[in-house]
Amino acid sequence: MVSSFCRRKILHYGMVCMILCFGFIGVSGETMVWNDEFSGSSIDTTRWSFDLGTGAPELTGWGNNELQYYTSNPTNVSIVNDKLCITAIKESYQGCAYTSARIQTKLKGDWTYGRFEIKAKLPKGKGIWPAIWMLPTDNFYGGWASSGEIDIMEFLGHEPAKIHGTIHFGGVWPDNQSSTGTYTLPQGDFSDDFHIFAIEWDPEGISWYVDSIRYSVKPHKQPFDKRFYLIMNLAVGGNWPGNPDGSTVFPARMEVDYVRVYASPTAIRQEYRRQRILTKQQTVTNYSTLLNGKITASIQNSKTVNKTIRLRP
Ligand SMILES: [Ca+2]
Repeated sequence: MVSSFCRRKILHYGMVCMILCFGFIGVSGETMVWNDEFSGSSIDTTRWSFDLGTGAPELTGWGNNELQYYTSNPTNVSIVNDKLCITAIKESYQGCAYTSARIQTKLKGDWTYGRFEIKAKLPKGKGIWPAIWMLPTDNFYGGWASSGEIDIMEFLGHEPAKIHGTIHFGGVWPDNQSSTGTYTLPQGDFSDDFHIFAIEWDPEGISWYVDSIRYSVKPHKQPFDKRFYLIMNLAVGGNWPGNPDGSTVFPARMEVDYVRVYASPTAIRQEYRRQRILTKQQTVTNYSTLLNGKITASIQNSKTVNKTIRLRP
């Protein structure tokens, strides 16, 4: 016979298991955890901060010899028709020949793993370099690039049908390493229309997508196991794209329809599977320990709780 105390404990334990399991079922699949649809009249500064200037004194041209001065002026960064507009302008400002903008979510939006989806239209032209990317919030493994960098999308304006997805890692510069995947549109270019740029990042690595087409997979676990924040900017010139020439059209505008962040389906699936295995193990344990007159409950969520309940005889 099982005592009433024992029944209460089993009932209590069963309810804990159900809450844990149904909790994970509830958030499996696509669960949006953060987004900006850019539907307000100005940049939402509870979500975004502005990076201003040239990167000086630590960096020259943001570390890439870029030519622009970043401002928060509405001429460089604004919302028009439900879209974020970052506009590079050819104008003399603070010793630079161009102005533009760079916004980021550090300590306002920081995530470890997830699906990051950005719908954007990109400006083409020699020396135009829009980027949507991520840097580590805490530099847990040390200075750039040992704590990592995830480039969701980079675009060189003189190759307008091509985009690049890259991770930077390895040692502190100049002992850093990188790995890039590239996708080329079968027709047209990325300035013609909006496209969806995405990564899926989970404990096993990172996959890059354009319009749901997966074009690159990098199975790197560290340093990509800490929190990162988002950055969007439109650079002018610099080491990678080279500088604008007479053919480059200004103003050049990157438009972003939305940024959406989803909890990682893979990470959730893994956690759900782990919970299910634990539950099955527990069922077996319950049965055998009932026979032995005790229950050992091991429930693992974010931490492991081991609890041994001795039953009354
Ligand atoms: Ca929008």
